[in-house]
Amino acid sequence: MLSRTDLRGRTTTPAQLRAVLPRAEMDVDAVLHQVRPIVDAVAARGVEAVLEYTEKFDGVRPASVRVPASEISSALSSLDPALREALEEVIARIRRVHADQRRTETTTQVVPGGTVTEKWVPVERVGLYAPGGLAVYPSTVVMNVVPAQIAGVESLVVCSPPQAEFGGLPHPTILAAAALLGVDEVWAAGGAQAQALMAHGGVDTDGAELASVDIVTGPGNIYVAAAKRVLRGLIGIDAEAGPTEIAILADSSADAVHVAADLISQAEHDPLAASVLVTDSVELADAVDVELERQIAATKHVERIRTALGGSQSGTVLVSSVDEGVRVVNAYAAEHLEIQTVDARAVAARIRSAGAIFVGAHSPVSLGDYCAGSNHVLPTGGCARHSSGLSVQTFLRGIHVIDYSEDALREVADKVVALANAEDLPAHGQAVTARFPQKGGNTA
Ligand code: HSO
Ligand code: ZN
Repeated sequence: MLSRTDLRGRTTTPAQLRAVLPRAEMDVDAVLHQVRPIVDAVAARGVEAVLEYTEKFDGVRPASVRVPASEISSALSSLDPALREALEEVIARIRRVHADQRRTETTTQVVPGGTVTEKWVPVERVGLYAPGGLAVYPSTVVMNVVPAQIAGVESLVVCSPPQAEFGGLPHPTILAAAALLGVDEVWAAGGAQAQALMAHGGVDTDGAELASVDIVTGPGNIYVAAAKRVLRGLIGIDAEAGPTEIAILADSSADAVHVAADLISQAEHDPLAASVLVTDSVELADAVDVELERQIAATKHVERIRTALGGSQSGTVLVSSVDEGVRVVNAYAAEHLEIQTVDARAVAARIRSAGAIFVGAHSPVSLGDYCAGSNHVLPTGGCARHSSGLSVQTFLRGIHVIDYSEDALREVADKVVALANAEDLPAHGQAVTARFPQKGGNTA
């Protein structure tokens, strides 16, 4: 079922490993020429352009882009009680974990009379995206909204594509999740046009103002990623999310039934999803292949899963030991990494690069997708080498506050002057010595 790459005894440098490991390609540049005109049109013509693209791409034209408050509350009243209970549990657990991510202000006394304080200030207004299409995930609304709220963001909007079958409103479970979180501003827009609307703002059909945001977060397809690339700088972005990925590092102690189920679970998202098994056990690899065939036949989204598992982005990587496997998965930097080995905790402690690490037999990725308390908006495409998943920190800015007394400044003035002169920036030195005429400063 899965293609095999045999790296036994052949693991090389991380860069060389990355070149041979299976990975989803996402050529964002290739769609920029389609996305730029959308972003430009929304910048120039606002909601009118958004509605044109919505009609074209979503096949529906909502009466207004902003979802009426009554629709948000009625979506909650009609929510299935069991789903409501599950969402409330997700919200409670996500809040518990993210509350611990709050940053405290620190003040460092650098020298007597000289302090640097780092204060943490929430972003003023944020735009959170919950996709539609193949993916309608109320859980993603929670993963975006809770960290922003805990960071102290005062103004936030959720954007989600309008659905023709729901009369041009976003999916009702998305609206219900927003209601449970106390979010009252939801816009019915998707794709690149939604990112552009959040970045540029606009005036709705009824004259209501949609204020522009400072940062957008949340997953989406390649057009969403391309729009974020175009808009980055004007606004902040969390990441250019690519197709979801799972890597499993497993040895002969792993249960092939569980490994196969977990590989399938993420393949279910998208034909482009990547499921990678890294193992030192050929027997396990064989057993997983058999299990995949057996389990896929019994799943709902057979085609999608077959395409994802059969694609070049998925596969089994054979290594000669768990040690070698650790090198491989560290180089790969998967969005999700499961460790299913003997002494899984010790192995997990050696992982340096992954969006999230799932330890042992009872921590499947699906748990983290919903109910672990961890965030499921995570870096894909190897970006876990340099980036983290969504967190409270995403919505905070650390600002240094510098406060020096006259004496503390005088004490270090010569050094500032020496450095300024070395960099051929004498006016920098002057700005200090101007305060101390006896040191030769120009006070004029
Ligand atoms: N595994 C996805 C998140 C998700 N799963 C949402 C189910 N719903 C990307 O981390
Ligand atoms: Zn998932």
